[in-house]
Amino acid sequence: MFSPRTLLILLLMASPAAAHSELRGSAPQDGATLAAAPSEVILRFNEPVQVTTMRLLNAAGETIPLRRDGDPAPYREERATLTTPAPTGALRLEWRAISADGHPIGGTLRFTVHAP
Ligand SMILES: [Cu+2]
Repeated sequence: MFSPRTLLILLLMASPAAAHSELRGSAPQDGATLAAAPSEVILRFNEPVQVTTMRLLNAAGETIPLRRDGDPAPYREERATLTTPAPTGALRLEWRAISADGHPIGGTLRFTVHAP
């Protein structure tokens, strides 16, 4: 058996404080099929993170311009505005951020815009 002291140390080591920040939601949602092109894209995290990259790409890998406010402070929510209408078809949003614990995190969201 573990001594009470060893048990306490094990519990402290299992603390979630060491975990990376997590993406908790987005608009559009990952996997969404949209009737119309979005005017903005939003990332929502479980804690403030510094989003360093948001890139919107079409199926051919071409970049669709996004405008961000450029504020480097960490936030729970980060949004970017499309400066031109999004094309129809498959789109993906690639993002990268600095987790609240200082580690790099990132991911890709995919969604589809139907022709009107
Ligand atoms: Cu980490």
